Amino acid sequence: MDSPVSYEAHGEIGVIRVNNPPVNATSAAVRQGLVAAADQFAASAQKVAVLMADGRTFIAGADIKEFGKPPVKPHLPDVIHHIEALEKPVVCVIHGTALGGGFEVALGSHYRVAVKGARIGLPEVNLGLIPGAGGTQRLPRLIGMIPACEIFTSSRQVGAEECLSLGIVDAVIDKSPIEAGLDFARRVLDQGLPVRRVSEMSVAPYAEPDLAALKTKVARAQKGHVCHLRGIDVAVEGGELPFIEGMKIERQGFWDLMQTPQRAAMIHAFFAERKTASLPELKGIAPRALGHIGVIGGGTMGGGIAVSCLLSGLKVTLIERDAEAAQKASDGIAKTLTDSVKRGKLKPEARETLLADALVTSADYHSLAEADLVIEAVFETMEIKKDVFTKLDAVCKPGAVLASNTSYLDVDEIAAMTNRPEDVIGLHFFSPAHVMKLLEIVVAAKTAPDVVATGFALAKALKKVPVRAGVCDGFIGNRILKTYRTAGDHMVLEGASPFQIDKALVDFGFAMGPYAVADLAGIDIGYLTRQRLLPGRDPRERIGDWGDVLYHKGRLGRKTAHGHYIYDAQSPKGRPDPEVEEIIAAERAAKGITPRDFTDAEIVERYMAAMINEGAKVVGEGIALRPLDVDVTKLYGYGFPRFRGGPMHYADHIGLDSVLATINREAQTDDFFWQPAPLLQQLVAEGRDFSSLNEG
Ligand code: T1G
Repeated sequence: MDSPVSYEAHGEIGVIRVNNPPVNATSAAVRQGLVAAADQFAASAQKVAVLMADGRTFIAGADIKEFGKPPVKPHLPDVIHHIEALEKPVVCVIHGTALGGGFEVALGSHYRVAVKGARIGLPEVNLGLIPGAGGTQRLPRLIGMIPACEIFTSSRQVGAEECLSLGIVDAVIDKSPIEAGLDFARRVLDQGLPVRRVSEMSVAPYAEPDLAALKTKVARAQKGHVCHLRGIDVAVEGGELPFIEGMKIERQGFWDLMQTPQRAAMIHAFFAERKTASLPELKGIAPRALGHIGVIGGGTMGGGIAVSCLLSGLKVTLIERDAEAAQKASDGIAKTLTDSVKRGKLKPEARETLLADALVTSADYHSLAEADLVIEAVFETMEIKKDVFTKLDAVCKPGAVLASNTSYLDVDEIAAMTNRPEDVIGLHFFSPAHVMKLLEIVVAAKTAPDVVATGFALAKALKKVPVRAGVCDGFIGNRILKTYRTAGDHMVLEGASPFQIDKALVDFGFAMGPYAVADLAGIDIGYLTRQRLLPGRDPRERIGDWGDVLYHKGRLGRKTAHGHYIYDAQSPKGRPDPEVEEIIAAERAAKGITPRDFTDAEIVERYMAAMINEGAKVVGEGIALRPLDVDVTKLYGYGFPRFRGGPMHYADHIGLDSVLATINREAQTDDFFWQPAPLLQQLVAEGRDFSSLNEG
């Protein structure tokens, strides 16, 4: 088989070219090819070599698909050492994104050139790893310990100009990779520039307090992760030793992390989020046009959706009930765009153009006549949805996609309100809609395949992570949320403090616990949901009523500075309110419940068992296509800790049999709530796990 690495001569200049689509990952064949090409160059008459890649990007890292499998020689660190050891200069040309092992190849070269727009990065921490091919040893020697550690602990991508100012690259050239490479190679020849090995450089002195400050910042920002601080330790310890000894420290650190569950979880997340959009049902289905988006409702969700569309270059017509409300919505969008300018995400002049040319706000539904897709984001009652979709059915052009941002309601029932149910779909955004990456694409019974394809095309245009969901109350995310939230409420009724539950789950890795989330979302939201579900409630359901007490006391959470927590100048992030414990104690007494103590471990065990069990039901019923769709939903919409990979991946890690054992144990006291998912029972019986359902 042809090697993905070739060597060609251009007079005195040799060109080593990597061509391994889609991102030139350093697979075994690429590694072998690089060694062969380096040897060919060494033996040739060429005096300098250009190392470059074809396609849309330079090497974007080691081949992640090889991780966890038996390693194949040569290992990347040895390949890079081989290149660096050459006696003739090698100029590496970076275009697109030189990431991880790709950037490490560049660091092993003697000179580095970036073409305009190129970026470098060491994102291994996003995979639960650290750079494992010299990044932690060469980068500190090239640019200093602190900036190097900042780059590989932040996983940020560094632009070409900043690379030049940091001394990472020797030139930025606005030409094609081959031209830029040949240009710089000629400069090497003309100026007789020597081989320059980064490994022979030493780390410049740095201030210990700066390192301590960086460690503190990283520890706070990456709570629960093990790789970031390990990376800094490896760089510092190795930086004080001869390079070859430093590489041994890095190797040990890399292999230790390769064995961790965090690595497996984060690589699962990496591929899972890329799989949710690849659906067999969409093969060969072209999406409909998507230039002009209509949005109904200019509140928090409608405004956020409009901003997300505007920032992605789409034209937006937003409809509100009257001119005053339309103006208020326009002002809200303008304010959000101002924030984007402040955060450097948008240029001031671009903001002006968006507001002047791309956004229209109106109270007249007829201004939607030419819209390609309309997203309704009005109040969550069927009556209001009925009114909106009846109007949309009347004014929208044939072929327009009619979407609802409902987060619970029956999309089939909404579709049935129109004469074009095949054009109706659910597009469930998460607040704030211009920030949150998740988009639940809810496919109703009659939704046409090209309308589904249009939903996924919109997700791609908005740079969202899409997940296909079927129709049920709360779809994937909110349905599962209701279940594990109820499991939490049960533990509170039995004696656990809501504050202990929140702390146990934050220690587990969640950004926030369920009761702090309830305060953020609004106690009224929970109250209205309970009221909506009251008519169909089964008398065997155990419900906590303290939320209703808080609601009737006007304690709606952060927005009223009182919920489960008190929010004031003393504690802007909230402090537990002892009065809540009293309200709960009174409820227990009234229900004749003798409270008992809970360990944090039991809280996490029951909470996760409820989440996993409902996740298995959602997959079993086909609401979610695969367990990975549940994982991605929870990772991107509900703050599930990425280093645990999502609830279904976590279940595989702890063992489905132990999850089922927890459910069966709890069912002895409450067999109404704890009904094991048939899919979970089946997989345990067959000795399989959820990952076996993620294939294909
Ligand atoms: N290995 C294998 N496949 C990869 C890959 C990689 N490193 N990167 C991307 N792919 C696949 C991806 O699964 C998808 O496949 C296709 O390429 C396009 O990707 C020793 C140990 C480069 C910025 O972490 O961040 O080096 O779904 O959809 O949006 O120190 O991909 O089409 O079948 O994401 O344009 C470090 C990971 C590895 C970079 C392009 N490198 N990749 O984004 O396309 S660890 C990374 C990305 C390492 C060394 C260590 C992005 C991208 P499919 P895509 P994109």
